[in-house]
Amino acid sequence: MATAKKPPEKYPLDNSERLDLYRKMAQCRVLQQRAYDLFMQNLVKGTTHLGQGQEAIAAAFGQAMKEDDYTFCTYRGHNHNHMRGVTMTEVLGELMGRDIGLLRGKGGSMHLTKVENGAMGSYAIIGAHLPIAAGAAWSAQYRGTEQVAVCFFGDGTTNIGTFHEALNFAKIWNLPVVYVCENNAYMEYTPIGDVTAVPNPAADRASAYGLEPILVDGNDADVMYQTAMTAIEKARNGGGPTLIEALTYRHHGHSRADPAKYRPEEEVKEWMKRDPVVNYRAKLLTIAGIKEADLKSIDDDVEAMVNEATEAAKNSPPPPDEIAFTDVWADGGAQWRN
Ligand SMILES: Cc1ncc(C[n+]2csc(CCOP(=O)(O)OP(=O)(O)O)c2C)c(N)n1
Ligand SMILES: [Mg+2]
Repeated sequence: MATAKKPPEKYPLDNSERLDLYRKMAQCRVLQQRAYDLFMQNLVKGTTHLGQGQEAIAAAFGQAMKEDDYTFCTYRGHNHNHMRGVTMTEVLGELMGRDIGLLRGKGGSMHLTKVENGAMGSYAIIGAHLPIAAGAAWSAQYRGTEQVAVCFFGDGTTNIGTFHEALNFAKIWNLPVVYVCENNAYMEYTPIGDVTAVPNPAADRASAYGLEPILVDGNDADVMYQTAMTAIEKARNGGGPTLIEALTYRHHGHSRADPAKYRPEEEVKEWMKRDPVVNYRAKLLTIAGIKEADLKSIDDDVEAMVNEATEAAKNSPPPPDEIAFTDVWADGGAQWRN
C-alpha cells in the first residue's frame, strides 16, 4: 500500500509565483461558487459538476504547464479549462446557454473545449479520454514537439478498462503523458473503498504498468506544484509517463442534483479543515515579504473578474437560430436518421 509523500522541492517558487498560484486557486474557487449561485437562480441550463475543494490540483498544473501542452479533463472540468485560458465569461456564458459562451451556449457545462488553447475537451464518458490523451502524447512524440499531455480523472475511473489500457500503452511507448487521478473519495455516491480491491486506486496499481507509485496531498498547492513540475519535466525530456494519485475532497455533492447526505458528518468536517484555498492563503501570510494587503488585492481582483463575467454572460442573448442549428446532429431536419 502506498503512503502520501512530500516531493523534494526541486522547483522553488519565488513570492510573485506563489501569489500567482494563490490567484489561480482563488479564481477557480469564485468561478465554481458563482456557477453554483447561478444554478440556484435557475440561470444555468442542465447540470453542473463543481470542483470546490479540488482547486490546488487544477491551479498547480495550470502553473506548471506550457502554453502548447494538452489538457484532457472530465465533466468536472471548469477549473482545468479556466487554467488553460478559457475565460470566466466563456465558462459562465456556456453554462447559461448564451451566445457569449465558449461553445456559443450549445455544449454546456460538461463539454468545455478550446483546442487553440490546448484544452482538448471535457469528457462525460468515464475513462473515455485516457486513451485519447495517450494518442495526443504519441502525436507530440512522433512530431518531436516536446508537448506534454496531462489527463485528469477521478478515483472511480480507475475501475474502468480504459484506465488500464491507456497506462499500458503509455508505458510501452514511453509517451509524454501525465495521468492525474483526483481521488476525492467518491464516485458519484459510492465511496471508492467499497468497490475497489486496493486502498489507493491509482497508486497501488502503478507497479502493474511499470510506474512508480505516487500518492500526494492534492490539497497542498506547493506539493501539487512540485509533483506537477517533476512529472511534466520528465515527460518533456523523454522520460515517459507518470501516474499521480492526488488525495482531495469535493466540498459539495457529485452534481447539482446531489445533496451529498451519504457522507459522514465527521468526514466532511475534517476535510473542510483542509480547504486548499484557505490553507494556502494562511500559509502565504507566514512567508516573509507577503502581506495581507497583497492577498486582499488578489481577492478583490478575482471578485471583480467574476462579477464582470457574470454581467457579460447575463447580458448575452442565446445563440441566433443559424448558429443554434449548426454543428448539431439534427441540423434542423430529420434526414440524419435515414
Ligand atoms: C462509462 C460511464 N459509466 C458510468 C457513468 C456515470 N457516472 C458519471 S460520473 C460517475 C462517477 C465517476 O467518479 P470519479 O471517477 O471518482 O469522478 P468524480 O465525479 O468523483 O470526479 C459515474 C459512474 C459515465 N458517465 N460513464
Ligand atoms: Mg471521485
